[in-house]
Amino acid sequence: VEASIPEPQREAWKKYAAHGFKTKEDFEKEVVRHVETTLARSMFNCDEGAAYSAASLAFRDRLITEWNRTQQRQTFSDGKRVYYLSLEFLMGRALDNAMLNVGMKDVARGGLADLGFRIEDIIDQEHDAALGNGGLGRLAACFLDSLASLNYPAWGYGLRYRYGIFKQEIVDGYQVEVPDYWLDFNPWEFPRHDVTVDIQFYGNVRKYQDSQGKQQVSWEGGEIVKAVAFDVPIPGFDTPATNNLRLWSSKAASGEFDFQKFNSGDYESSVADQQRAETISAVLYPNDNLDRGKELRLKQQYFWVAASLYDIVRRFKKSKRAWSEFPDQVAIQLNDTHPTLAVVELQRILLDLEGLEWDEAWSIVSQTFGYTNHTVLPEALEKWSVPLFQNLLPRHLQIIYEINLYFLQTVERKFPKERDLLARVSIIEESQPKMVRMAYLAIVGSHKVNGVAELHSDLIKTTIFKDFVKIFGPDKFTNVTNGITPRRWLHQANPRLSELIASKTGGIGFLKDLNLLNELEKYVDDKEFKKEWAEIKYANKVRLAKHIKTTTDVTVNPSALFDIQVKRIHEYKRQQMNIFGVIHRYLTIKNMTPEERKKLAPRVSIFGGKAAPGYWMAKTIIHLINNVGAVVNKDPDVGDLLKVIFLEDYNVSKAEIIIPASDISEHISTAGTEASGTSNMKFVLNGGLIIGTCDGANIEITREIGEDNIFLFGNLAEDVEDLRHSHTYGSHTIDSDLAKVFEEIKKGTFGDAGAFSALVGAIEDHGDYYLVSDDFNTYLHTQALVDEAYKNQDEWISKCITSVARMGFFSSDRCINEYAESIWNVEPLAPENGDTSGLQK
Ligand code: OAK
Repeated sequence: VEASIPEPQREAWKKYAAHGFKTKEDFEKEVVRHVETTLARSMFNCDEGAAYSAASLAFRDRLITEWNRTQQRQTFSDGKRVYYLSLEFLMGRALDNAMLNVGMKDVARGGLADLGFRIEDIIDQEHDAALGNGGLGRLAACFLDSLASLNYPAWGYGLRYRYGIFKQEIVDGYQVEVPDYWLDFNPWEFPRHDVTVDIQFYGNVRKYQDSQGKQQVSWEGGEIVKAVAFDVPIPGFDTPATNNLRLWSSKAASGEFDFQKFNSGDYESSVADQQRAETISAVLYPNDNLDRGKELRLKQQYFWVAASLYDIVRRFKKSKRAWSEFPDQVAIQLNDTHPTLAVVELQRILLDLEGLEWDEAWSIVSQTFGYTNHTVLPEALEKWSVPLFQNLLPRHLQIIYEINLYFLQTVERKFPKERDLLARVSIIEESQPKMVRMAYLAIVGSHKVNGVAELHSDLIKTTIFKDFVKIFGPDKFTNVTNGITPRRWLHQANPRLSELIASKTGGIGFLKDLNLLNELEKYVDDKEFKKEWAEIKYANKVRLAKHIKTTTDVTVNPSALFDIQVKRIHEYKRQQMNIFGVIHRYLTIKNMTPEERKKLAPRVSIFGGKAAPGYWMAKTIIHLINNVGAVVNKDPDVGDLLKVIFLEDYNVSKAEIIIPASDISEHISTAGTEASGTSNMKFVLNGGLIIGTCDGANIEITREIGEDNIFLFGNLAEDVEDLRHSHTYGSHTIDSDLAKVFEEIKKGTFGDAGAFSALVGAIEDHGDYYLVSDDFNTYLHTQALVDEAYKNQDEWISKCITSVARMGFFSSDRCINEYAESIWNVEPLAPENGDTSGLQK
């Protein structure tokens, strides 16, 4: 309140309040000003990098004025806010997105042209914000876009990693990781050096009686690290609403140096202390769907969660409401179990710092949180060793034990005869050492638990969380099928298709109400429309072919069928099955007569994706793909009939080039392992068909677009357990076509066979856990159906149009509205009429 300007002086403020540019001339003026003052350059010294910086700063200035108004509006309205806690936000580039969301891309294009630049070159200067691994992180980014676009009062909270996901280079066919230092110049963040929180680690817990004789607990000693807030504005599409993503950066608490050590001559160790503090937010752990239980990761989690909760509680306390109203003001969503410590931290704040009784505090806590599960893979379910926990967060461990005690007591009362149940559902696993099961803690501490696609939500209820459904009843468990933002994944990535759709659906309204795509069904047989559709797909393939040429030096024919699998490399996603299929195709071509070859549909098999640095099998898959490419791409017998490409460093900005160029994309996980998948939705929305298994959101995509428009194959989730059992205890024979592929690998056709023996061995000798051999035959068969279908271009295009027309369900707007209604109980806060400052459409 003290920082607020007194009434008489506010007139001057209002008079000079910042407004974003509105015209092309204003924009140019802003760009030149930033080049000449902020960047201290001139027209004689302005390269594309400087132009990017200045254009971004001009947009940033615009966003931050709207950001301020949005935050003021939300504070005055005093309603409920959503807080989305995610350890990953895979944002990609911001400039193009900001230009499109505020409706100023054409203005910027003209302005930049006047100043001597092509807008595409300027957009291309930006380094991706890659603070995530894959699906979970990109989903968080799509959610932020939808939350802002739908005017929900919502904040994201995350960590400001100095190094995002590594950059992948391919050297001699092997993946090499290069650090991603992305903060050299980042115009999209606002450092808030005044918004800091001291975060405590280690130390001891002391119990004592206060002067009224009440039992008190205090967590004392240990070390303190400072959290500094960095705010990233999140513009909504076609609304002035601009939300906030707050990222925390770690810093030594005692200023620059520990002066005592410094003065006593221990300069090195005082610098080392500072570096140790900064290490907390230094690097994103590069594992997707895998938990490694490292202490630094637990430190990251607590650091981020404690800073975020302090911030949320501080905001709530300003309203001077009773604590019992906390859940009416605050909804916190846990993006997987990574932020689960928030449950414990809020209980600690209410109990130890605010003096509430246990039951009252716990009731507030458990009404506040919702938990989203993103995987059933056992190796991804987080567990922390109790001794590690005890050392780092002694008070939190005590609280967890108490939560567990009360929880197990209610279970015992409800199911007195079920002896094993208590051990099964205990938050503490009685292993050596004991472990804290974070998913169980998240379930007990939340009022709703959701999966991310129908099959996945059913699976968690019947497998990993079965006992909890029995304890809490089925209503606590729900499904919210994932979605994607059509702004980035259609309008931004595929501007020509977006324009064509707009011309037939009455403008760009479909970008806010994706069900309007339905209108396209009318044009399924419209010759002119189909021609334009095909031209756009071809142009997108030409664009990708150019990218392939510049990055790999391989020439691909844009008329060939582009078959794409881009996602993190993981055995469960089965890129190995894809490359074995490619080898099979290669062998088939080699055995064909020239006449037979003429009848074959030419294909380009495109792969992309990162392997976790410690995931040896995934790296072997990358190696095999590259070696197969090296052989196939130079084989004169093959020519254009088959090319095999591995695209280096798959990330969000490359996805925007790759996805619009696909004819078919592969989503071929072992049934029951891919929770949802979201790139499947992106590919279909861009007019590509998919080949996939009955897994994750593929099932709902099929329901929406119709089974004639998707190439499904493979065993079902319900059969997986029995198949695995039969591999181990029955006789396991390898599919005959797959056996031929293995023979060829063993012959050394694709380089030293020894390099791939583990990959082959996992299937031949070690139980084929991911059922590659079981599904291989129907996979090849279905790929042959794809070849056939592609020959009839007219029908193929009809399928694509029909599919796009039926994709409305997969907008992340639908998804966010479902969360808002069934989990968060929040309403949008629309800007007042006329409060659309500067928005041009
Ligand atoms: C990452 C780390 C730990 C646990 C899960 C993940 C993850 O990325 N899961 C993915 O989440 C996506 C968004 O819900 C889903 O579409 C993917 O199927 C799932 O693997």
